[in-house]
Amino acid sequence: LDKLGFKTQIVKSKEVPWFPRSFEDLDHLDQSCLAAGADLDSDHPGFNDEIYRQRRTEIAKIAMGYKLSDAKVPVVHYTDQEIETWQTAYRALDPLHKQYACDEYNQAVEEFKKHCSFREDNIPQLQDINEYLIQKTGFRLKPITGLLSQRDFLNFLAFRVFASTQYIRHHSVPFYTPEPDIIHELIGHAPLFADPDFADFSQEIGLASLGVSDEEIKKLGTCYWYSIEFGIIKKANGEKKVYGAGCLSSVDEIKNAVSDKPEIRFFDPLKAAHVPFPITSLQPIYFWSNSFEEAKHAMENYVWTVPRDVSVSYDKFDHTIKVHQDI
Ligand code: NLE
Ligand code: FE2
Repeated sequence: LDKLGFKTQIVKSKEVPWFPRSFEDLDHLDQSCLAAGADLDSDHPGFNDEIYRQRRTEIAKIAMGYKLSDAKVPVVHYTDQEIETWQTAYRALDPLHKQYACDEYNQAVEEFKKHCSFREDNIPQLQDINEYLIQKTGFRLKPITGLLSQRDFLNFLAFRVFASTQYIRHHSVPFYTPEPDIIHELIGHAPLFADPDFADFSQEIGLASLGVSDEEIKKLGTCYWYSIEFGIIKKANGEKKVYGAGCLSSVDEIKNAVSDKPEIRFFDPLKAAHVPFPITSLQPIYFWSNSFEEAKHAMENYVWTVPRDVSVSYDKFDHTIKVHQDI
């Protein structure tokens, strides 16, 4: 009944795809995916390395059974070889970040160094990162047992949860890998989740992904790709600074992004959403914004255009999604 006592009728116009509404729902989503490493493609550098494959499966198992309500993310004890791979990438990336990463990233990394055992000779634990991020912006990393679908991955972001791998790339390819790995997650993604604007921006994409069609997921996933994964900030003096995690975690990608080889377009989500991208090679096209705030506003405007039959909001106190209208 409405305020005046009239009976209101709710008409369901379409089937709304299922979406998670709580941390418990996210935990269920993750448990349904395959163990990472069990199905590496034949052109993957680790395909013929039996020890590497076993290790991937072993690390995936460590995440199994972990729930977002648990006190601590389980520890992964990295081997010397794994730490060496981290160190090789870290040492090469550090000077490139100082030169080409956006200021927000470099500031956050300084904090990570102080508070999260973020060093060239140590692969931080997700727990170390979470303790800092949760109090800073309410963002957290959840170890996943395998790669999620694009829909599930984006849905996680609605809760300020980032689904993170914990294995490391094969030691033969420290400077570029097409897959996410712990170098990509911790050096690429994690620091910027400490920035309030960036955290909001990421959640915005996540909220927009709840209950929309497959076609809209694909478009949002593309916007995600061109911003959170490969986005660039152009300073007033024309200088390019990278903020996308795929650039920040890869020596080859960062050099490509700041060179004059690729095409750089202004980030308008309405247009970016339709631009196809390669996933196993350096990007031929990047998108730039003047600031995170601008990118966030652009995404907010885009979200208004996404057709869907529910309106949702996030309750940051109990980590649930409230559905406001079901038409
Ligand atoms: N190419 C990136 C890297 O080597 O760190 C990973 C990209 C994951 C989408
Ligand atoms: Fe990523």
